[in-house]
Amino acid sequence: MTRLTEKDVDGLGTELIIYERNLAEKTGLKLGEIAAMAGAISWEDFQGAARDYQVGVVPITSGQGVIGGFSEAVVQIIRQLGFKGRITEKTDVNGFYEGVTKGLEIIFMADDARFVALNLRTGQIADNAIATGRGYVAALNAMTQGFPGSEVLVLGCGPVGLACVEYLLELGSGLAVYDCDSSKLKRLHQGAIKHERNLEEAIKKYPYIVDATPASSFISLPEPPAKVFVAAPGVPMGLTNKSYSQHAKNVIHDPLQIGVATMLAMAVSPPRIKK
Ligand code: 2YJ
Repeated sequence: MTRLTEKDVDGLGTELIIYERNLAEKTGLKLGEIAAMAGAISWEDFQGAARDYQVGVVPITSGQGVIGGFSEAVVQIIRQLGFKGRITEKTDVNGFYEGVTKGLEIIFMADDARFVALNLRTGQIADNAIATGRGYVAALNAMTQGFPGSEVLVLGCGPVGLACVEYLLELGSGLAVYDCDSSKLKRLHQGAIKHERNLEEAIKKYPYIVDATPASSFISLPEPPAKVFVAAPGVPMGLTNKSYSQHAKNVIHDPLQIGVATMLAMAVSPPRIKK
């Protein structure tokens, strides 16, 4: 999984209003509405949780250490959704202890391998990779009004890509997958899911694409007037600069916002009944 950098999150907190406006122009929805959909919680219940929960972020110094601006960006997204959010003064386990003893009920924390939100009231834990996959599929679904006329192509079968696949199946959408390591496709049941083995050919065929890879600048989309809708959770962006500028109105890409918002929705959503 890509490690975010200071540059990825620089200015993110102060630009959230512009971000929301762009997202609404593309999807017709607010960030919180997309998150609620992906987190399987009603918009009313999500707003109720926002009034009710104390949320915090614990900076984590292990591995490659704190990323300047990361905790600040996460807390700004939490506040943008109407929740009360703060950053603990202490870091790591000491910060976790501070948060719990001072009344935090949802705690966000990330090291180099995993980024989670833990709901201490219910014991629910939301993982960023799963939340990001679900959030981007919800955004693409809204942007295209339900993927009419074609399957969705998911590029990359890592944790984010697999979460996209699972949610697309839940939504009843047809889908196809591609991974540069074709052995990863074997895990996915071929009946319901098409396996694509040639990237260039696949990109020409599908008008709805999720780029869940960590690779940069490898996707050249068909040129306009072809209409292609892309959800690009991967950091860095997989589209070439040219393709991005040609299709920008139909591309959703951010470093953190949809993933963090969906983590919060998943952390407060009613527990699912396991069948
Ligand atoms: O607390 C801090 O500032 C750091 N320990 C944050 C580390 C952030 N972690 C990552 O960037 C991981 N690769 C997971 C991020 C998932 C984003 N999609």
